[in-house]
Amino acid sequence: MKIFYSEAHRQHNPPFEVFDGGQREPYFENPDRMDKILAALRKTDWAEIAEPSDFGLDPILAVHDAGYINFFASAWTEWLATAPEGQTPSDKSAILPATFALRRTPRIPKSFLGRAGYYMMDLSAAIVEGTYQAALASAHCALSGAKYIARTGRPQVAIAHSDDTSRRSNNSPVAFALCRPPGHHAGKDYCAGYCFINNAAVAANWLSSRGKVAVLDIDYHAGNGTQDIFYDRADVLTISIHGDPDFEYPHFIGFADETGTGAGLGFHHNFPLPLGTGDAAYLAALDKALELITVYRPSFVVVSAGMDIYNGDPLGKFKVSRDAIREIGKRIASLNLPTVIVMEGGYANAELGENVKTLIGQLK
Ligand code: SP5
Ligand code: ZN
Repeated sequence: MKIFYSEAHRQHNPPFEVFDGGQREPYFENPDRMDKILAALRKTDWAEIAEPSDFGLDPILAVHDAGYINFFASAWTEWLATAPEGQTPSDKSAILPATFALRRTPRIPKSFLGRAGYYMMDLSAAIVEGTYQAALASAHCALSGAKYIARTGRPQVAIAHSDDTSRRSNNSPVAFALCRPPGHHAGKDYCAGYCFINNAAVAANWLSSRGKVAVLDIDYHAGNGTQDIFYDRADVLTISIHGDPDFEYPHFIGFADETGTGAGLGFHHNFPLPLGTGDAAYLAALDKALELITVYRPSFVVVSAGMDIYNGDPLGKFKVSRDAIREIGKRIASLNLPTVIVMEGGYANAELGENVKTLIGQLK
């Protein structure tokens, strides 16, 4: 299996994040995650790890607001030059504003900290010196995966016998984008939840000029950024299965009655699940999601793959076993469609390598 990965992520290693109540915690979304995944994949005889190609900024700006990307590109330099409220801050080790925007008006503040609060949505997307370069390389991994499945894809021909969908074809191309930082919480003009550029959305949008795309988000947290980005579009179906925002981050989005708007009405689906969701309930929701994808008949599938659904994840409250993760992989494979799997979250580092290998191994 073709796997796109860049070492550039190591430049993004924030010293801490801030949890509710103001408590500083070591940054859960850390480079060690990639080391655990790489170690597991390198033990296989099927993982073909390759550098991403450079796609430049255009496919990123096709999804994200230019003002946001400009802010992100110069944020570190501006932060070093900015002393909050006339003081010299003692700790400039990570950009974390303390006031966030209410988007009642489109007014974007002039000051650096004002813009930081405007473009950053929470205290778990800390920007450090290398974050921008790391996030660009991460998006390029997703784009490389998209290009791989587009280029090696069969021409999309009408199926002669429409009931003949039970067999997995041998030549639907699959790629794995081993992205870090992750992307699915980043919206058009904001970063949030460890995410800066929405890798899966950038890949899906790139693919959408070549055929209809379905994005299936199995990360434990609602894919709010992806939902926002495609909410008014019918050419990209978006589906997210996640912890109910009634109790879980991102709290304000990801509810079942959010189904799209305008031309996109009916092309977004959320499956919020309760605390402690186990294998059977999870797989039942997955089957409903896969049925929606089958009915939609996309040319391409993008999977936002977070392994924080795993039982024992420090940030997740589901009880999904590794056997169920294998089953998730099998059922996604049974779609028989060109698929790019994009890495999102997953913080049980000791188990993360095996979990990722188990999931993607079903699509090889
Ligand atoms: C990509 C991804 O999985 N992002 C998740 C970001 C979650 N950030 C909010 C964390 C809230 C932590 N709540 C405290 C639980 C600690 N036991
Ligand atoms: Zn997550």
